[in-house]
Amino acid sequence: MKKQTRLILALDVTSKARAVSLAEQLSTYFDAIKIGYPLILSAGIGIVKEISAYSSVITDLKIADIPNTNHLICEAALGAGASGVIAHAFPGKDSLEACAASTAVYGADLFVVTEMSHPGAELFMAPLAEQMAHLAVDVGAAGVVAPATRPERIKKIRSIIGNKTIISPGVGAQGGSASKSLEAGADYLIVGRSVYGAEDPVAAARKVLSDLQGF
Ligand code: OMP
Repeated sequence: MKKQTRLILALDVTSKARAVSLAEQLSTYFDAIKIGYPLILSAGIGIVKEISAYSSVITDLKIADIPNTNHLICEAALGAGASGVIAHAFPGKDSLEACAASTAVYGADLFVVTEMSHPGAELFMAPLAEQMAHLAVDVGAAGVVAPATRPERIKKIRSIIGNKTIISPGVGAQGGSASKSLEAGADYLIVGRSVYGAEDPVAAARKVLSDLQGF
């Protein structure tokens, strides 16, 4: 994934036509576009290839199954043209290793979720997030997903994963601060609703970018 704007667009729309139009208008402002269940279930897996015409695509299927099923999910996403996948750590090392093996074959990036950005993540995920970050390192993941809503947690996770990549959701609609997340150690910010849900998505993307000047 290139590192120019340090922004990843979360394209969580459910209309294929709108998704393609937004990708076309917005791709210059983002280093990658992340698509997940809302769009893939609505438009079909072929949408990965269509969006790839404008940008690198990370498929956010939050893969969380036994190793064989994880392998099959990775094959489907990577075979469709994704350059990265997001997987959960909690199913354990063998499950994550299956994702790491698949991404290695395709030269793609594996991102492992540590602690999610919403309040509910404090119940089960936060207490285990540091172990999940260690597991991401152990399996050779490209990076982790860590919460922009809790910059102090980004800092902690950075201290565990060294120079691996941190992609960080929660800026904007979830209340996280772009500058605080970058200061804490995030490499990329994932931004969704505050851009694609804006009346003028291009203006909203430019605004997020201008807020990042100096980083
Ligand atoms: P907005 O809240 O609309 O900016 O979108 C955030 C995006 O990041 C959505 O696609 C979420 O599914 C995703 N996300 C989180 O919000 N929190 C997490 O902890 C992890 C993710 C993710 O893995 O991308």
